[in-house]
Amino acid sequence: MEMIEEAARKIINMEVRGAAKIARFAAESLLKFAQKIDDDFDVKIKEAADMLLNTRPTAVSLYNAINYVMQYSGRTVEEKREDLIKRALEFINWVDSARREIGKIGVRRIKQSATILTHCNSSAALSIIKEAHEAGKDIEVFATESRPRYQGHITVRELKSEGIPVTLIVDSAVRYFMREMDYVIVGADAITVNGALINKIGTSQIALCANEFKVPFMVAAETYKFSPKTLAGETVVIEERSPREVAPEDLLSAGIRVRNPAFDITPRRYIDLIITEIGAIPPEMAYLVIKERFGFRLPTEEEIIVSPEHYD
Ligand code: RUB
Repeated sequence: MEMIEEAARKIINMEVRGAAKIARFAAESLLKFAQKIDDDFDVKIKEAADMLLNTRPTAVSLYNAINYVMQYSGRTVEEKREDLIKRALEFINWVDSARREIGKIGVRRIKQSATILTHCNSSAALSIIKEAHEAGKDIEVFATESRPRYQGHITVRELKSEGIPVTLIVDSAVRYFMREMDYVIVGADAITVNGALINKIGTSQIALCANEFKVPFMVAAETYKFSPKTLAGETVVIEERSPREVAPEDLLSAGIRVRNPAFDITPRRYIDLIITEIGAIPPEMAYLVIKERFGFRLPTEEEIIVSPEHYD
C-alpha cells in the first residue's frame, strides 16, 4: 500500500496534475499495485482505489479512470489481476489516443494564421495548438500565468520548446488582449450533463470576455472527462485548496481570510464547441456523450460518494 500512498501524495501535492495525467497515473498505479497483490485481491485493490479517488475531487477523469479499471472480473487472484491489467492498459491507451485524435479534429477549426489564448496547462488544448503548428499554420499563443500555481509557466515552456511563438500574460490582462485573439482554447476537468465546463479558476471570466469580443471559445475534452455522476443529479465538487497557495504567512497569521477555489464553472452558453476524440460537438450534446460512453446505468450510491474536502 506504500506505493499507492506515494502515488496519492503525488496527486495531492500536484507533482502529477492536469485531468488527463491524473487519470492516466491512477490507472497506471492500480496496474502496478495489482501486480504485487498475493491474496485478498478485491479488498486490497478497493482500498487502493479509494485512496486514489480521494486525492482531488474535481477531476471526473480520475473517477472515470478508477471506475473503468475496477470493473475487472475473474474467479482467481490470477484471473482478476490479468483482467485488471488489461483494463488499465485499455484506459491508458484511451488517454493517449484521445489526445492525439482531439489534435487532429481540432486543427480543422484553426485558420491558416491565428492567435490563440489558452489558460492553465491542458494537454488536450495544447494537442490542438501543436497539431496546427505542425500542419504549417502560422500560430501564436497567449498564455495566462494561472495563479496561484502558475501552470501557465509549464505551458509557455512546452510551447517554446516546440518552436511556437508564445507570450505570457497575467490573468487579469485577458480583457486587455482579447481583441487580438482569434480563438480561446482551454481544457476541461469535467463536463456536466447540461454542457457546463469545469476548468481552472478564471476560465469562466475568460469565456465571458471571449463572448464580449465574439472570439470563439473552444474546449478540448476527452470523453472520459464527461461526468456520469451529473446524469444522476450530482453536482461536481469544486476543490478548495490551501490559503497558503495564495497568501504569505504574515497575512494569514494576521487573521486574513482567504478563499482559494481551484476551478470554476462556465455555463454552456459561452461555449462554442467541445472538441472530443469522437468529434467536435456543441455543449448541448453532453448528455448523449455520457449516454454513449457510460451507458444508461446510473452510478450506484457507492460509486458516487467521494469525500470532497482536500486541504493540505
Ligand atoms: C488543470 C486544469 C486543466 C485541465 C485539463 O488543473 O485545469 O485545464 O485539467 O488538462 P490542475 P488536460 O493544474 O489544478 O490539475 O487537458 O491536461 O487534462
